Amino acid sequence: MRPIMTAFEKSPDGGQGLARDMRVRWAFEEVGQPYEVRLVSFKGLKAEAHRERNPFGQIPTLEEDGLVLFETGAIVLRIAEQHPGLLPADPAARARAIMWMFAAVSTMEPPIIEREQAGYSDRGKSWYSTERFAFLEERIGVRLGELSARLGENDWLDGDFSAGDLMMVMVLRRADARLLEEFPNLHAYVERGKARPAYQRAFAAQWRVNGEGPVPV
Ligand code: GTB
Repeated sequence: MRPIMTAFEKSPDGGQGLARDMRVRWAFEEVGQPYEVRLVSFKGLKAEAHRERNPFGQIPTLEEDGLVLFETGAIVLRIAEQHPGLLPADPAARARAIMWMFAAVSTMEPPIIEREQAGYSDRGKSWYSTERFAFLEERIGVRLGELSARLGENDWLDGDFSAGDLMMVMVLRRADARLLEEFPNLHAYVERGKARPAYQRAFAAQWRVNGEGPVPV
């Protein structure tokens, strides 16, 4: 039986591939595992049937042979452990690839998401301030600078492309383009990820659900 993932019935991003189902789709495509998608409406996310899959009422989730997982880090790690292609065989290199997955979601992602949310949900509220917004951007800039210094001229974060790069590229895609462009090697890193055939298949699959017209090139 094919694994089943959940995704938005209609993503608010209109097919830009910014919702987190894209991480899972990309992982499946990298390892060549066919999958099925259960599309969930915003109302359906908060219904009991979906909360049994994810107590937080969010996408994506994974169901496979009775196993139910939520959290993209856990789902991508599961896919990477089941199939060759996303984690190195050498135990130390494997541990470092997993470390980069954590770095993506627990060090890089929080300030990026905080700034994004401050941009749309805090604006107009009494606590919104342009100073805080600038401060959040500064914090992202610090992290991007540190990551940029570590990546240097390398194609990927630690040797060959891994699940760590998959997660990091997707997290960096959520950063404001203006902030990312200050670091040309990170911008090129994201473009390298997006150029992978597996990424493009994943992007096209979510576009067929969320976008309109031909898949943008
Ligand atoms: N930590 C969890 C994970 O990594 O799996 C976070 C999952 C999560 O935030 N899911 C979001 C969700 O289900 C979708 S991706 N939100 C609905 C809810 O909480 O009620 C976040 C997202 C949504 C929309 C856009 N967009 O339109 O650009 C981008 C990202």
